[in-house]
Amino acid sequence: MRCLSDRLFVTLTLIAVAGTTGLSPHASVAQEASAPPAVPKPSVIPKPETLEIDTNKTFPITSAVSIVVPRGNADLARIGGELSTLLAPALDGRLAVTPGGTDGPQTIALRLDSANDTLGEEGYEVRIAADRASVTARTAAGVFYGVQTLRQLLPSAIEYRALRPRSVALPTGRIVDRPRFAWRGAMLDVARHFFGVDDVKHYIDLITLYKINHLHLHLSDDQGWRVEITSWPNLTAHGGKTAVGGGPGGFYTQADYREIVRYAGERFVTIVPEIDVPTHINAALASYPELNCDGKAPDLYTGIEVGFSSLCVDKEVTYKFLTDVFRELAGMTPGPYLHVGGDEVKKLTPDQYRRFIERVLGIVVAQGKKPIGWDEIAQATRPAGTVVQHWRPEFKHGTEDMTLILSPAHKVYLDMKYDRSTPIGLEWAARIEVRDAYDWDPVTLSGVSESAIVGVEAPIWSETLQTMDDVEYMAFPRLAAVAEIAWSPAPARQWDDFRTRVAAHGPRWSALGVNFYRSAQVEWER
Ligand code: NGO
Repeated sequence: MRCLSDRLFVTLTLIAVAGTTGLSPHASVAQEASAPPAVPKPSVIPKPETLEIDTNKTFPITSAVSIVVPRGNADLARIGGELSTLLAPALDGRLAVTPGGTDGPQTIALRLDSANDTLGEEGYEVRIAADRASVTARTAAGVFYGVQTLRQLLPSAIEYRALRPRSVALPTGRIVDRPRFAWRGAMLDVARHFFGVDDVKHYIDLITLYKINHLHLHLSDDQGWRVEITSWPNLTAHGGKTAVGGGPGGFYTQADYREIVRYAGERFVTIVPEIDVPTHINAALASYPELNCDGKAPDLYTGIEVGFSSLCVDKEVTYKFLTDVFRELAGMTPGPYLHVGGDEVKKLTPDQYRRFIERVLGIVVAQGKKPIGWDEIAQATRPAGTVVQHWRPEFKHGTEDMTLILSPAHKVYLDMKYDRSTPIGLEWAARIEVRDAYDWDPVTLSGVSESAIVGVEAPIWSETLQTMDDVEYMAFPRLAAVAEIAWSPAPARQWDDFRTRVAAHGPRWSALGVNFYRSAQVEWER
């Protein structure tokens, strides 16, 4: 039902937009009924640091425009190519991407300025005049983010892949922007229900529209082991076979995992793999009897209880297992981090837990990687560079120095229901409406200084989510809210303003086929 009404909504929106090109009498009637502005008012999310836009003066994008990139820069050529692909349906053909071309009239220039010392590693400047546009940044990542901003300045119907040609224009103006936090994260639990390579790529496409730059994959849990480890093949051969509710499960071969890493890398997303130990480990215990203290493998598990399984911390084979797993994972992960989990341990004494975590953190460091763990690992002594991921609403960091990622469950767990009527999701931490996900600040909530916070990450746990439709419904609009918390300067953020801007993203999500929650807190644009 939801799908059908989405399609109807997209169709109506497109008829209205197509009316501007005078495609058919039918279309012009629709246009007269509600004439859209030549360019929409800007509704960029995350909100840029500074934005001066004049929607009355525009730069019409026609097939005469070319995209100019520096010669010999593969990243910028690719980003230019993606912009050309985005515009192709509207222009009935691709804009030329010209390496080494000069920027002048009728160009969109993507440029690097390595000497720029105001934009930082990921900032960018967009300038749009009546006959040309440019995106300038110190790094290719910055150019990529500038292009995401350009994309959001274009009409949302641009996202609809099958549309016939119509007029497209950018508003003129200048945007200078850079992120508040270096870590803008999303997490996907592929263990409770498995999501294949194409699903993960699709999620990467959606999160990068909002300038998110880390994707944490929860690769193992009681219900499934989802990444091939060649030295312990039964982890996936047996431990990957099922999922919550007894479905077929699945896993990534090493080639699949590398493909995800490659795809993410091209979009400036760092993959952060998590192997959750010592608990949340039944799938591994079921695959290898020797990992159990009694030497007996339990059955595979398809329920949703937590905390009942544990590696045998007194057996040396446990540490051989962990070394092999983290070594193979480090070998396929170019990003600097490996996540060790460490949450919800009920079967070990505090002392056993601390000693175990200290050993695991050491194993990760020995692979040349920085460890991350859920906030329980704060009980252990941690090597320099370890990051603690705050998730429990009641977690207190104490007085100790600590580097934090903020994922407070009562604000950013996207598997929490929106309200009582949400048909999927959990509610142990809170019900989280869009405003709840938006209206909080990392420094105030954690009580630590800004410099101790690496960033913010929104996890999606998949106990009750089986399809990408489910994931999209829980992620949008809340992921856009979290992305803005992680990117935009705190004083610039106001709920009433966000509420208006996010309303314009409804038609964009519809055009992209995204199944989003039509929160009553937002007056959605049609
Ligand atoms: C908790 C738990 C996960 C659950 C999730 C559900 C953490 C870090 N451990 O978060 O196993 O899936 O809640 O919301």
